[in-house]
Amino acid sequence: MTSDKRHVYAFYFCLETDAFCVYISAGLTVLFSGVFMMPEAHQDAIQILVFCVALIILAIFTPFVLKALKKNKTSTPADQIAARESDKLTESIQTPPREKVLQPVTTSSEAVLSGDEAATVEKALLKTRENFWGRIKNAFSSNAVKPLDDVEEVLYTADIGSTTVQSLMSHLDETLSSSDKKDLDTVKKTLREKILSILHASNGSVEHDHLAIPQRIKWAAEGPTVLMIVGVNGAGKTTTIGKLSALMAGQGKRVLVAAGDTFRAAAQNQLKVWTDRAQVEIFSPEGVTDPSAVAFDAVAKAKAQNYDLVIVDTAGRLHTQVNLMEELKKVKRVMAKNSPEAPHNVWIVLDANSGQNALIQAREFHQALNLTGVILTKMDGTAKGGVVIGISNELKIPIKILGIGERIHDLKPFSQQEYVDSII
Ligand SMILES: Nc1nc2c(ncn2[C@@H]2O[C@H](COP(=O)(O)OP(=O)(O)O)[C@@H](O)[C@H]2O)c(=O)[nH]1
Ligand SMILES: [Mg+2]
Repeated sequence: MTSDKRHVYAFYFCLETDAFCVYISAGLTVLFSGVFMMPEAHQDAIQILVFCVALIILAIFTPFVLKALKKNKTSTPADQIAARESDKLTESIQTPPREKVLQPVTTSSEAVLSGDEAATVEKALLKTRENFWGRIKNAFSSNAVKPLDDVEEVLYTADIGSTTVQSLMSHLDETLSSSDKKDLDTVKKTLREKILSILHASNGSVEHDHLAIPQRIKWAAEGPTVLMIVGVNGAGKTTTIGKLSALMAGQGKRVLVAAGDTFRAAAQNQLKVWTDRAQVEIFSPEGVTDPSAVAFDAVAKAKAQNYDLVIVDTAGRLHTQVNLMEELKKVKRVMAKNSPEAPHNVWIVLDANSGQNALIQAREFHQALNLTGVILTKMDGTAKGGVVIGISNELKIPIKILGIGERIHDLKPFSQQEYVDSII
C-alpha cells in the first residue's frame, strides 16, 4: 500500500460521525499513522496486523452501532414528521418570498372580466380535499393495524399547524373507542364535527355563513367606513381590492381606493388598472411617498365628499421587517385623527399556498395591528387549504373571504359548512 492511500483511508475513518464510528476511526487513524511512520522494511507485517485489529474492532462495535441506529428509527412517525415540517417551516421563514414579477393586466382582458366557467369554492378546494380526505381514506384502505397513526401523519402534512393537529388527535383519541378508531365513517364524522366546532369558535355560528360579503364589513355608524388591507408582497392584496371594490360599487356604494403602496410605481399602475376595471375612484396623489399621508388624505377626502367606503392598499412587507411594521402601525394610527374609529376594519390578505407560513404571518400582523379579518387568496389550485383550520384554531380571527381565481368575480364569502363539506 502506498503512503498516499494510507492517508486517504485514515481521513475516511476520521470523517465518520456516529459516536462509535468516531471511536473506531480514531483508533484506526492512530494505527494507520503508526504504519505511515514505520520504516519501509516493517510495513507488510504491520499492515496485516492493522487489518486484523481493524476487523476485531469492527466485530466488537458493529452490534452497538446497529442498536444505536435502530433506536434512532423508533422515534414516532409524528415526531419525525413534526421535525421535518419544522425544518421546512424554518427554512421558508428564513427565506423571504421573492417579490413576484406581476404580469401586466389589460383592461381588455375578457377572461379577467367574465371567464367561461364560474369558479366555485368546492372546485377550488379539490386539491385540498385530495390532500386531506383522500389521504385519510387511503390510511384506512391500507389495512393498517392503527390507521389513526397514519391519519396523524396526514394531518401534520396538511398545513393545519401542529397545535391544531394535536388537538384534533386528542379529540379522536378521547372520544372514540378502540373499534371506532378503525372505522372510517366514525372517524370522518368525529373529525368533521371537531373542525366545525373550531371554525365556529372563531367565525361565529353557522348562521354567519349566509352573510354576503358587504355584511362582513364593519360599517361606520357615521361617515365613511375605512378598510385597511395588509399582508406580504404577492399575497393578492391589490387584486382582492380590485375585486372587492367592483363588488361594492355594484351594490351602489361610493368607493375610494387609496394607493398606499407608494414603494413601487408599478404597484400604483396595477391598482389603477383594477380601479378602472371596477369603475371606482383611485386616490393616488402624485409625488407623495409617505403612505401615512396618502391614507390620512384619502380619509379626509372621503369624509368631505361623502364616500361610503375607503379601501386602503398598503405595500407588502414581511412581519420580520421591524421598521416597515412600525410604518404600518403609523398608517393605521393617522387615519384615526380624521375619523376616530378608522380604520373600522383591518384585514390581512394571505396566500393559501404559503401554508403554515400564512399562519405565522397572521399571528405577527395581528400582534402589531389587531386584525379584524382574514382573506385567504389563491385557494384555487392549492393543496394547502387546511391552513383555514389552523388560523381559526390558533388566532380566532374570522375568515371573511376566499379568493378563488384571478378574475374580478373570483371572490367568495367564507362559509364554514361549505369549507368542511369541500375538504372532508
Ligand atoms: N389563482 C389566483 N391568483 C390570485 C388570486 N389573488 C391574487 N392572485 C394573483 O396573485 C398575484 C399577486 O397579486 P397582487 O394583488 O399583486 O398581490 P399584492 O402584492 O399582495 O398586492 C397576481 O398574479 C394575482 O393575479 C386568487 O385568488 N387566485
Ligand atoms: Mg399590491
